Amino acid sequence: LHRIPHPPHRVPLLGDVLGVDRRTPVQDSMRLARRLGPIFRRRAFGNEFVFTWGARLAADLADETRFAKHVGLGVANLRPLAGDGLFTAYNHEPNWQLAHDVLAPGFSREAMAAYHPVMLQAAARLTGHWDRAVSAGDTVDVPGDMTRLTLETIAGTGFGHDFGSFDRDRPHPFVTAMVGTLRHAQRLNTVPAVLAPLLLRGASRRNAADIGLLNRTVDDLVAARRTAGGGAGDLLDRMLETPHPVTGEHLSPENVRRQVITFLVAGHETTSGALSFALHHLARHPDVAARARAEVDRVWGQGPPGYEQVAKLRYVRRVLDETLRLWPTAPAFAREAREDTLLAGEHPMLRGAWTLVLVAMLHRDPEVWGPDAERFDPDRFDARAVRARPPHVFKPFGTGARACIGRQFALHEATLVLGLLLRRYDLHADPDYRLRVTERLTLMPDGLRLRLERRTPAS
Ligand code: MNH
Repeated sequence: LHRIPHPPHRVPLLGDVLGVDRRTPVQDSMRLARRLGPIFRRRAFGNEFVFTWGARLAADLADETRFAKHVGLGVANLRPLAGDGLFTAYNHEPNWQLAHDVLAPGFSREAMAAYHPVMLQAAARLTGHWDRAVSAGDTVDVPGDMTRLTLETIAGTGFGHDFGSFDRDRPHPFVTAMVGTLRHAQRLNTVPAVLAPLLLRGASRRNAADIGLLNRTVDDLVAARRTAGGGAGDLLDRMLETPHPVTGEHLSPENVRRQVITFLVAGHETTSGALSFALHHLARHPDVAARARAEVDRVWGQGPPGYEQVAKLRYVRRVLDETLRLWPTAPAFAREAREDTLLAGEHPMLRGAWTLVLVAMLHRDPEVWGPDAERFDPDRFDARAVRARPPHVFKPFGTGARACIGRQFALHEATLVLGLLLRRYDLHADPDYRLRVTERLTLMPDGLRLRLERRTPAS
């Protein structure tokens, strides 16, 4: 450990707290990474965290025979909310494999094709809302509306539920409570565990109230489904009815509650951020937007796109990949050693030792992405460029057995929505806006508003 660099000025007891803003731990770590190199340490209150972002190191951490997901920091702090739900389950908890096997078919091609019309309905509510803003001469609240859209999409496709997000001026209480719990989980990393009950007393009370609201929302939703009988074979049906394909076991009611919360949160927050950053980049790069729009017009023409037409938007997909490269909305994940091992042949790790992979910096490693790594350029994801890169250097959805189960869902939804928006509107950035990124475990552009113009009223 002593060979791994750390910031020069350490405060006794507190550790590396100088120049640190508790609201932006990821962006602070990115700054440190640039100074300290591909692997570095940060100490906070007696705990030492090792951050890794060099491409060679991250590729070694992707070796599933020697490393596995580590449930720590922000993820562990979400356990009071999400328990042994898929995202927060420890590797050894039997409910992980059970729920994974029962729910994975909910993300198959056939399942996705069935979600497609529901995704179109949610998108139509967004464009209805934005058309009204255009008529009124108003700018639009991009992150707010992307959150409305993605919440309605996961609620509609997965749970047959309607939050009515577009009929409210303020975020749905579910969203406010969710953001509260995410921020709280992030804040818990910045105070010593023993002092947290004291320092965050008021915050903990509010957090308990937030968790209560989220639990009640979910319990009502599940009760409604039980009364109504089976749904359309959606995620909630799987959770409630589908036995494990081999053992025949069912998810317990308490575990169903954890999974519903997990999917409602994990299923919209990161996609909302990805869409918001993508729209920011498209508004700032009219050449890229024009090329993407031309592709949509050529491949889709007019009318609602079919399921198979979404994946044909190859360039729009590259815009999305490039967006997730620069601002991976899940900006880090943790890996632990399964046995004593040497990381990349040089850093000894004992069994159970872990490191945080700083994805946002892995995606900017100049050794892989070149000296212009900070520049937005979707052509980095054309097939030739991808083939020329080593594996395991692009990880917006994590890695291995615990990688994102909703990846195809998110990519389908986001590509569909970007296609629909590009076809319908010209995007105009506010020239005075400077990208500010707000952190609540996930990343989101803050205060992003765009001015829109309707292109072809017929589409
Ligand atoms: Mn998602 C795990 C990123 C969309 C449901 N997701 C992960 C992980 C990353 C991630 C990274 C792994 C975290 C870790 O190793 O600790 N997820 C994303 C991003 C998007 C996203 C960047 C959108 C863009 N995720 C979605 C959607 C859903 C979803 C949409 C559901 C519909 N994600 C999950 C679940 C897990 C997960 C569930 C946990 C999987 C597991 O551990 O088995």
